[in-house]
Amino acid sequence: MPSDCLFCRIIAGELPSTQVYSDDSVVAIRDIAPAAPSHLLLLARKHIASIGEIQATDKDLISKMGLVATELAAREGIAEDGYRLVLNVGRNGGQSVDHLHLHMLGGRPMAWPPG
Ligand code: DGP
Repeated sequence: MPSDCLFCRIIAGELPSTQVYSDDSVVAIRDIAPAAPSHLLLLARKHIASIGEIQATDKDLISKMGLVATELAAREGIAEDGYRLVLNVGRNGGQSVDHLHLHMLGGRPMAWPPG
């Protein structure tokens, strides 16, 4: 684990967060600056900089993140009305934390195209 990675430190419990889910490969927390009434971050426990860096051996992790998102959308009460899943990749993608994380946003209509 890179000692300077914010999300690795949150996963390790070295920094506080509002955790809503945890298993052996994924941890979900509430975003510190929510952009929607429900805004979760699904963090890979494994340090991978972004989905642009995954290997074939990470395919189970990626599908697991999708399954966890589906479960948490139901728990958050946003499954029926819909929600948005976002993977920001790199600077042009708007990624600010270089640790694989899936945004789940819901509770309001989303605009398209994104900014
Ligand atoms: P991205 O820009 O895609 O890399 O998303 C990073 C998100 O992480 C952004 O929405 C804000 C959130 N964030 C940054 N620092 C913290 C923190 O210390 N705690 C929590 N819960 N979220 C954070």
